[in-house]
Amino acid sequence: MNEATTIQGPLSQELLDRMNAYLRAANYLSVGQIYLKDNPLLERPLTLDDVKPRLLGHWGTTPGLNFLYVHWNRLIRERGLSMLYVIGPGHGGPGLVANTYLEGSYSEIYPHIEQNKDGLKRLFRQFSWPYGIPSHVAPETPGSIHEGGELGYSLVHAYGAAFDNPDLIVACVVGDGEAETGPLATSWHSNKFLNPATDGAVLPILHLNGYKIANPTILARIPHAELEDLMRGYGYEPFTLEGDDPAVMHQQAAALFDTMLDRIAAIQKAARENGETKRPAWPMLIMRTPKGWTGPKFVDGKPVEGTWRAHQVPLSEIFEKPDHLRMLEEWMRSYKPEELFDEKGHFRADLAEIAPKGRLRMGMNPHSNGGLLLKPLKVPNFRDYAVKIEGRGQKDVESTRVLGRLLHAVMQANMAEKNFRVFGPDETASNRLGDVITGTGKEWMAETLPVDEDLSETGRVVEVLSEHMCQGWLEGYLLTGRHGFFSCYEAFIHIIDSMVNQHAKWLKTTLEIPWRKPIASLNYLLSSLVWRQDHNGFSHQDPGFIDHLLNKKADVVRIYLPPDANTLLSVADHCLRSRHYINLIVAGKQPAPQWLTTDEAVAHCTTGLGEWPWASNDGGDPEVVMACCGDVPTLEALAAVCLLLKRVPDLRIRVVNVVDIMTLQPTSEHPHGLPDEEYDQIFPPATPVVFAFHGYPWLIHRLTYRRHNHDNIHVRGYKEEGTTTTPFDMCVLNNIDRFQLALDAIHRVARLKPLASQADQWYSEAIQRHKLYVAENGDDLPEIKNWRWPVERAGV
Ligand SMILES: Cc1ncc(C[n+]2csc(CCOP(=O)(O)OP(=O)(O)O)c2C)c(N)n1
Ligand SMILES: [Mg+2]
Repeated sequence: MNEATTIQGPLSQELLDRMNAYLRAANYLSVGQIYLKDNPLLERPLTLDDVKPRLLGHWGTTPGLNFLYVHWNRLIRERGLSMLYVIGPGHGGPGLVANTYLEGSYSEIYPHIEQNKDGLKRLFRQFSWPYGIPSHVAPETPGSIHEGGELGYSLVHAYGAAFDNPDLIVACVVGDGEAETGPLATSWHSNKFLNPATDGAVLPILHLNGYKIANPTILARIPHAELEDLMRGYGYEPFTLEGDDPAVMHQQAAALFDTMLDRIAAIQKAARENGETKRPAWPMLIMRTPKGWTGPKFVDGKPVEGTWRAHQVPLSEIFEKPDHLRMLEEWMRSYKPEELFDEKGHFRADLAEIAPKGRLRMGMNPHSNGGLLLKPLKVPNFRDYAVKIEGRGQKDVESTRVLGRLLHAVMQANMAEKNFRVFGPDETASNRLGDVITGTGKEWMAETLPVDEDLSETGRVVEVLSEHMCQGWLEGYLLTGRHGFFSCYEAFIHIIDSMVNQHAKWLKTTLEIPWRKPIASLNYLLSSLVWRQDHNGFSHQDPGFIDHLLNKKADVVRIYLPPDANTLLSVADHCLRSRHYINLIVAGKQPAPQWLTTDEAVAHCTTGLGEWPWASNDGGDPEVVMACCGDVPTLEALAAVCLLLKRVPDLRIRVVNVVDIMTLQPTSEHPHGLPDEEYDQIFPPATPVVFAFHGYPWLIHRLTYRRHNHDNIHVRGYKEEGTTTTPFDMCVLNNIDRFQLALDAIHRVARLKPLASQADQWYSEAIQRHKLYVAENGDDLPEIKNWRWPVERAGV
């Protein structure tokens, strides 16, 4: 340790000693949380009674995180920085809890965790304890926007947080194991989208502790020069900190961090004051330190510190092996708690001094509790963008193009605030949202060529062919108090299934944490839908994201399938204003008939489902309900109504359209669920329902199985039949076509039984005619392709 005095650097010996003591305190509290339920200051020899019965936590990554925390503290104080600390290996939870405790944030947020012996005891006990706190950097952890339980998203979250936050520095630890994940591997490229003039900075730290749970990491086992080249190849300027004696490394680290922060300051100054527009090589750190640093070196004759064995709980057989208890005590005493805390358990004042004050503490940085900073999004009146309905179904419009105009208006209205971005995996224009790009451009800091269009260093539409990055950036952006929108092809949104799981967990948990303020909703538009993959075929057909989201807590998930442009506008307006949800909007981009006026659309979206009186003739007493959800199913259901009335002119048909599928569930399952009495009025219990659904048909059964008339519901939807074929043939392949729906109705209305066999015949002929025509002509029959809702019933 005395070696430290011989190393020159920015730290005075006195500050270095205090920083090292601070680090010892953080490490001590981290170990204490993992192991102890009593005797927090080791005032008496440790006994088994002091030790938790279940030892749950991760030591390995924690000391490295703690080392960095004390250094960020110094830099924040000296430079007045606003800093977020994003932890990739979120299993290092004890370290973040320890540090936010030492800086005082923890006790301010959780007053029962006092700054004294009792508080320490509670701090230790609550960790990984039933109904206590989770072992990860959880939503409960002050200063966190990132859980890290599922590895891979730290860097992309960090960049999302830094966008449009020019004064923020986001230090981001990437686990060397985490770095092997797909999302993380692509995240390095985020630096091509970060503008030093208008965005904050991200300081990536590759935590090269060499190991994962049970294996070495790739990046630790390639030559160092190759690793540095890799980072250079990603466009960074790599710095390396390597060693295993913390006391020595403080000085080196401080010198390095000063240099790196000077680099960041210089990059920002050049961009902000001198108008430099070249993409800079941002600094990043490779930190090569032992896993389980300062922990037990050997256990039962096997090396632990500096190996994968340090990943979780290095001494796990405390109750079986007496020497493990002794080793634990030795380990904890090696941090010299008596020098760190006074006899009452107060952290020593001269050490506590190292931490910044107030909102500059990382546990208190307002950006980490984005709801605090959230300003309402300005959403211009969507009625100004509505489609004028002059005859229902008489004119085709690309619904998402209409939405693009509204999004453009939203973008422009919030230009001054710079708190709205649109993300997409190279599909914004393809999904017909191109208008949103006008006037802002697409963010791009890499090279441009004359052939490029709309690329801009200050673009607010962000496109990269990585759904992971779009999702992660948007999450980081939302979690730090801004608004956003993500449009994606329907089939490929599944790539981020797992990420949305984690975000949903975050939303659910934070609902129960009073100090966490609600954030803006995560809004998805899925387009390029299953039914219209004319040129892409089967690979592009999967409506299952709806099913996936439906598993999430009702409190945080909303799913909408607007059947036309005006309903899409109404839904989008609602979603953009909402808080703390995951909103899924599924809407087609192909030219399609338009059904509802703006007023009707608003009323329809407000109830979420309802009868379309203009399409019904049931006089309040239907013989069959033709239900539909999604734009193509709606078209087919309406065409089926016409076919039915042609064959049975006095058939009493009710058309019901569903925009918000959560309304189908009972109220007990979802807040949008329609009360049973109202549901029964729309779907009378004894009346057959033929339901044409956009997605997998069983989902509708799942939603309605507790409803009175469930036995009468007959659902048609996508049943995984697809290829490169005509739009109508896709419907035929999946039996959701108008002929099938009409036939289903005939088979289910009791009085039409006599017509059944004749109808079967009629159906076969129709389908045969269709098949032959398609095979011969490569297109749908004119009467199908050009079908229109009857003019005489199209009045508005
Ligand atoms: C996506 C994902 N896959 C697997 C795991 C299980 N897991 C938890 S920790 C870990 C090893 C992490 O290693 P590293 O990123 O190097 O972290 P550290 O060494 O700092 O603990 C693994 C595989 C996970 N949490 N997330
Ligand atoms: Mg590791």
